[in-house]
This record gives sequence, structure tokens and C-alpha cells, in this order.
Amino acid sequence: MLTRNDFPSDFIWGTATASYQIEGATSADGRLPSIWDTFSKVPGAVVGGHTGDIADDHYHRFREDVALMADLGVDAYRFSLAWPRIQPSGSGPVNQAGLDFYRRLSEALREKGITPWVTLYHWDLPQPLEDRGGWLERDTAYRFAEYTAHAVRGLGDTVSDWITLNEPWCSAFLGYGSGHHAPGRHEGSRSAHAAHHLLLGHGLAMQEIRSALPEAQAGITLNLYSVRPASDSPEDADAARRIDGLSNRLFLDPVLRGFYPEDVLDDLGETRWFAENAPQSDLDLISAPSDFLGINFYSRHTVSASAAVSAEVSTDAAGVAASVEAPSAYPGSEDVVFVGSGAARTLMGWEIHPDAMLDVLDMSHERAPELPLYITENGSAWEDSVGPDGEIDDIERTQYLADHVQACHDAVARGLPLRGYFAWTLMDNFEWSWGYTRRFGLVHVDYETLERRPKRSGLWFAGFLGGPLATPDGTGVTVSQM
Ligand code: IFM
Repeated sequence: MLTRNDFPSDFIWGTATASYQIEGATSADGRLPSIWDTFSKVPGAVVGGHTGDIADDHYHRFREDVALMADLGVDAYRFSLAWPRIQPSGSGPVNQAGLDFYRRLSEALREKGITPWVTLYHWDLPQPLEDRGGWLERDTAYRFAEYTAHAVRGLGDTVSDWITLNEPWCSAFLGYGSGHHAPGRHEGSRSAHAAHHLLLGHGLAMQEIRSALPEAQAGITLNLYSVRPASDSPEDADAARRIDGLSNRLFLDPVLRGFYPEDVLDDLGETRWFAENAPQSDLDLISAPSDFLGINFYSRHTVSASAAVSAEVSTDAAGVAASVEAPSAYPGSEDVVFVGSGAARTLMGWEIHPDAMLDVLDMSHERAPELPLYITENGSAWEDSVGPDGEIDDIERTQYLADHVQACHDAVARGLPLRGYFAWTLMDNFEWSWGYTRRFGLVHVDYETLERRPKRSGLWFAGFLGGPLATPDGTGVTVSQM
């Protein structure tokens, strides 16, 4: 069985979460509403009308959660700062109480030997900024830089690993395109303007981090997909080019190469807007050297230009059936069909392709051969059930985790500069428009009592890492025992 000893000794193993998904305490200590507080209260926006008001109450239980991570044996914990705790109105003065919470968390982690990895933006934009146009406005990028300056000055002595944005594709195209995520707008190809402003925000935030913390490690996290055509036809090849363009190249190329892919801007019908509003000086900022690229990897897309294959319809990156009548998250490419390849799927409907993790590592590595890469999220949702003995025997999640850890091993063996892996997610939490109906955690959360309990997958990870929760022989639960 593979263990962490089969990896380089400095390979980082962690778990990841995000503020709105776990913290609760949405009005504590000066926090004001974010776009997710607003959106989750719109009837029909989130399954079951669920909100993040309580979530896992991590805000009050973080010490227990840090102890759990120490029991798993992780090296690092990736969490996000809630902008509306630190700068509640999205501009103006800092809220010291908000910063203090993250200082307490970071120090508690360090006491246990766990390195904090901080994401500055994991989707909880202060509502007042959305009221002024949100990410469709260039000014929001400057507000993000201002908030970053507060965060890095306030926490830079205890946090040295920083991620600017989490998955700007989702913020732009689910937030302003399909509207499946907050703020729930349907702006068609204008959602690409949000993508540019997010990336500009990344570039400006990198500047703030560099100037306040020259020793810090910093980069961005993108959600990348392996994209394949459903057939050898030129039409399907073009469908794959389009979806790869919108999902991957629209973000990888500006960040790693300093340009936007022309074909994607053409598909969007936004070439002129970008020519007028995304000057080279923006691209210089966006492509300024990073210390790493974070990649969130979940699945592979198989796509077709032909609706004739839609009987096998699959789900897109939001976990939304690609056939549902809703504005598309792929503006300009609405006609492309996401088809099933026959592979097994998680409860999100996402196909399981561990090998495709190497595709996304390759596409990043090709563009920046020297750049260290991290898998900053990877995980799966399943229908968990608690057994009579209280155990959560999540065989599928354990297998998914083991198979993706194996893919990391294959990547390292192939010489790819993969330096770490963060499992999504530490514990069950608010899965955006799916509310609490999709569980990704290595640790189960009872939403009535908020009791946490490691699942089999968590015990497997502890065994792999040699953490205190590993079984007495130090091997943990092996997949073959299942
Ligand atoms: O829960 C999300 C996370 O917030 C961002 N990446 C994908 C996860 C699973 O959908």
C-alpha cells in the first residue's frame, strides 16, 4: 500500500475548506453580508433553502477542527478568509475582530505543527461591492487589492502561503453567466468581463503580497478540466477546443503566458471588449511571476457538437445537467453537449478519471516548466450513511481518494513538479447551490448536533499519513480491506 513515505519528504499533504462553507456566525464580530448571504436567501437559489448561517459553526469550534486535522496527520490546512469579516463593506477600514479570528486559527494550527495556507477570495464578495456592479466592474479588482493589503499586513507574520483567488472560472461563469452561484446574474458573454477583472484582481493582489511580504509564497488556484471530444469528427474537436478554451486556456494563458487566447475571445464575441479594456499593462500584472499554481481537479469533460448524443447527457462543472434549460456557463458555446463516457460518477454527476489529473498537470507544466504545482482541491460527494455503530463507511470516497493519491504518485514519478495535495474537504459543509445535500468531507458532520466524526476515508488518509488516527499497526484502513 502506498504511504506518504513513497513521496518526496517535502511533499505537502493537507485538507482544504472555504469560509462561507464552514464558518457560520455570519453576523458575529462586525461581519456584514456577502453575496452568498444574499443569494442563499433567494427562494429557489439553493436546494432546500439552505444557507451558511450556521454551517459547521467552525467560527466557534475551530479548535476542535484543528485537533481533528492534527489527528489526521496533515502538514497543511488551506482555508479562506471571509472578506466581509476583514473589511465588511468591501472598502474602507479593517475590522480588527475579523482579523483576530484568523490569527487565532492560524496560531492554533501552528501550535499543532500545521502550516496555514490562506485563500484570500473563495467567493464571498462583500454585498456592497456587488451593489456597485460586482466583478463586472473594474473597480472591484482595486477593492480586492486594498483588502489583500489589509489581510497580508494583519496576518503576514503568521501566514506565509497565500492564494489570491479560488476558481475564478466559477466566480465569473457560474456567478454572472449561468447564475447558479452568487450573485446569480445572467449576463451572457459579459461574464468574461468578470473573468478579466478577477484576474486583474489577482495581479494587483500579488503586487500587495510581494510588497508587504517579500518572503511569502503566493499564487492563484484554477479549476482545470481535461476535455476530450466525443468522437473523431472535426465538429466534436471544435467543441472540445471551445470548452477547453473557456474552462482552461482563458485562465492559464493570461496567468502563465501573459495573453488571452484569441479563439476564445472570438467564441465569446468579446474580442473588441478585451482589446479596449484589457491592455498589455493588465496582462503584465496578471502574468507577473507566481511561486506556484494551485489546481483544483475533479473530473474530465467529454463534449460533442451534436445534440444527437444528448441521451447520454452528463453534468457540467457546476454539477448541473447540461440539458437543463438555464443560461449557460459557457457563453457563446451553448450548443456544446456534455456527454457521458460511461465512467462511474460521483453524486455530483462528475465522472471519475484519476488519470486525467495528469492531463491538467501537463497543460500547466507545458506553459510554465519551472513552476511548482499543487493540487489545492480534489474530492468527491457521495450519499453517506451513518451505520448503527456510528461509523461512516464511505467506501467510494476512500477509493476515490486512494486513486487520486496514486495519480499524484504517477505525476511525481513522471517528473512533474507536483509539490502537494489538499483533499477537499476536511468536513461536510455547505456545498453552494446544493446546500447541505452534497457531502464531500473526510469527517462527517451531523447538522443537528454539529458533532464531527471521521469517516473511513478520513481514517484511510490518517493511515496514509501516519497520523494519530491511523490503526495501531500504523497502516490505517487499506482500500483492499473494503
Ligand atoms: O465545494 C467546492 C469548493 O468550494 C470549490 N471547488 C469545488 C468544491 C466542490 O464542488
